[in-house]
Amino acid sequence: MEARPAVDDAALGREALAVLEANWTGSGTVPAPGLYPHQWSWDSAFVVIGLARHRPERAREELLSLLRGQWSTGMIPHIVFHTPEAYFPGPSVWRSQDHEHAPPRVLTSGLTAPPLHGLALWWLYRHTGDAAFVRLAYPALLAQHAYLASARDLGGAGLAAIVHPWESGMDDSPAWDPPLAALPEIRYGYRNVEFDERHPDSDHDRYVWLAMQYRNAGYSSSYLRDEHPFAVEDPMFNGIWLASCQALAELAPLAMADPRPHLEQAERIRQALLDRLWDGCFYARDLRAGSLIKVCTVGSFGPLLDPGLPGDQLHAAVELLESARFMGATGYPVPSCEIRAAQFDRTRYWRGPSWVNTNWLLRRAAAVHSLDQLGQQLTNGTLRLVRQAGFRECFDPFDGSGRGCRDFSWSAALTLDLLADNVIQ
Ligand code: 9WN
Repeated sequence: MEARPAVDDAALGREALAVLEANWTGSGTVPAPGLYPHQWSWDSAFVVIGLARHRPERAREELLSLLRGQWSTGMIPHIVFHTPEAYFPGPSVWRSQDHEHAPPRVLTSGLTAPPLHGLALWWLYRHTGDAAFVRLAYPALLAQHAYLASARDLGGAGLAAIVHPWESGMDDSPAWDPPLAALPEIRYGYRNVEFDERHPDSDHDRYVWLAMQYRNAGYSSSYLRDEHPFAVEDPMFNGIWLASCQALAELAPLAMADPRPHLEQAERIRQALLDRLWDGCFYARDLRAGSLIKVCTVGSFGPLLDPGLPGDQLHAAVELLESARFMGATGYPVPSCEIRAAQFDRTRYWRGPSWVNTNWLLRRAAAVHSLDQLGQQLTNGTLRLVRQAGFRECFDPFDGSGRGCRDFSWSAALTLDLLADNVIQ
């Protein structure tokens, strides 16, 4: 089924729900039929957010289903395999079942993904008032945050490092070009027929090689700290983590827990973002090269999710976002890379196209800072994209045409959320 673009909001909402219904496997929502036949971590968090007001019961099941894949280290894996459907790299590559910390009966990847789940749980609570569910899910998210603070603070300053481009959720972002280029030349031909023109072969080989290096080291934290060749502090990953820390601080009393450690963690992240990633814009830091990766991408705006972001950085970041380097020059919000960068490519994954999830995150950031006009612009532009092109995976930021998969779950889920807010306003 492919949802057709709808003209009125009620029809658009019904089509979005129909997409999510079709992508529900009985134990989780797949990002899209065919290409992504399992449960992906941050995709599920966006689905929880989108379903919070429409199908809260399903939203709860979605989160619990993902959490069944959580490792005893607290790590929430970026993919949880609930079905035998083929995907590469699948369970035979990750071999989670051989790892003492992986759950015994659920197969997963060995990497993590942006920790949006705290914010998603808060969103669900905000719209349902279901404190019992908060009490149920809170310990898992507490453990996730503890894992990030202990096993992933590879720079020692309070930020979590990603150890693979897949952990950013923005796989092909030009921000990962320099650390990927520093890896040895790899030509293993790890390739799946399902893999289309999204990634050049050489990039995909590097992705798989990197994942296997980590797996072969037994998914060990000391290996990550001392040897793993890819370690990057990403402003979007950490901006999302900070937002989830604040969300958990608000939820903690419902779970009879102390909110202060979450607020202290948020403060550490804020300070480290400013000290380590800010240089007129938030850039990713390559921990192995010891330098900032000087390309502005949509990930540069992750720290805007922080209500405590100081005014100077807030104003500079918003000015950049609205400028002709980003959404000021494209017909649609928000290109995934600065359009003047040499690496910008309106057709390639995360190197130019607009994505509904990053638009939603920036709209959330606008709400956090009471930037109503910016928020409305992001809402309108995003709704225009899905109305015209359907629930595609991503979109050409200049002409709004759809790219990648059709019937993409987070595009449908977040449309529901945007529509619900539009009605309220
Ligand atoms: C690798 C599922 C995922 C998203 C990511 C997106 C893409 C996978 C891929 O699809 O990543 O995990 O095959 O490229 O980049 O954000 O979670 O929708």
